[in-house]
Amino acid sequence: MSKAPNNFTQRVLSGVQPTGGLHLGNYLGAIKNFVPLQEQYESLFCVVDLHAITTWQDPSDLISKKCEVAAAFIASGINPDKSIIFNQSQVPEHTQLSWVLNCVARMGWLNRMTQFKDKAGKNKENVSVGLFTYPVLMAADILLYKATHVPVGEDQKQHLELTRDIALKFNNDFNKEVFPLPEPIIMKKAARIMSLRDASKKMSKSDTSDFSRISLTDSNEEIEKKIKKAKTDALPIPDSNRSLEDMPEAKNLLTIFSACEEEDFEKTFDKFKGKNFSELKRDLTEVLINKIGPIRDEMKKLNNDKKYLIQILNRGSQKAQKISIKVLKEVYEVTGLTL
Ligand code: AQP
Repeated sequence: MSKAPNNFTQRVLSGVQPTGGLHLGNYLGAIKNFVPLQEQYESLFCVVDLHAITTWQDPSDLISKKCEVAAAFIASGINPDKSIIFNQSQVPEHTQLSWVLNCVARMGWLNRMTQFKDKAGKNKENVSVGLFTYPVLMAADILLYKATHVPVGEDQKQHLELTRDIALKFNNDFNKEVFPLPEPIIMKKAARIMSLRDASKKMSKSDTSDFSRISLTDSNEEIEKKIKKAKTDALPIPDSNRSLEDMPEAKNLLTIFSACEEEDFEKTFDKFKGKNFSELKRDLTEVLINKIGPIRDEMKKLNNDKKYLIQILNRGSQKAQKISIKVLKEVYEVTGLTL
């Protein structure tokens, strides 16, 4: 693998939480865009269960949810022989580095994190401390591998900025360039997919309505039913892009279409402008079935062999640990923690 400036290996790291029910947003906004990165970078893709437990997770479900994320990675085209697919909690160096970085990060920095504010909402006093320090664990995930690049969607940009601030302060405090300042890979083709029931909210695993999302495990019939029920206007799709700004539901369906077809939004819009929603919904259903169908079938096959998925995660975790042990040792040395 080639070297980044300052001799750091060009390395990518990203993670997905095993919070169950992966959906079209996770695929189009993240997983699909990881696939080409493995050709260019040494790549690590992590099932981040320690992040997942910042909100309540049923212990009896967690293994199968972790397997589901691994299955989604592989079914979407991430090659476990080329990339490291691993499980965060099986590499204890994540939590060890996280504590050290907790002592570097400043309260004021964390207080500014908008995702915490969104997720905690009015319930700020009652959410877990882990939810508050989540971005520091994320910084540890990245810096533990000296990752030089991190693919980020809009919602993760602020956390990556924080990671850079922590890395810079650590390097300055201990007077050694231990960590690279990771660069964002802005995934231009990554679409932000909104709820099918309310396009002001993102499509999410935790939405109580199953009709708000297309799950990666949905049957063709379920996809058809959900698109049919997706919220739209009585009016046809407008002729001008400007009018579309006032029609977030229409914009969302067109965005999904263009992301699945990997075509520019403008091209998709040209195809459907002035037409009735029924036409868009009919064509979108077909496109989604073609896109999601093969991934769903492959995920189903993989999910039937949990032993294989656990083996992939364990093997990947061992490979990841080979890198992480060395970095943590360096951190312990510069911070004076080594005996
Ligand atoms: N609606 C979305 N559109 C585009 N990208 C999305 N991602 C999530 N939702 C959308 C991206 O998927 C990756 C993995 O997400 P995650 O599971 O780690 O956490 P999340 O962002 O909190 O996802 P959810 O589905 O909304 O889960 P819950 O409901 O459990 O909080 C990330 O790169 C994310 O940007």
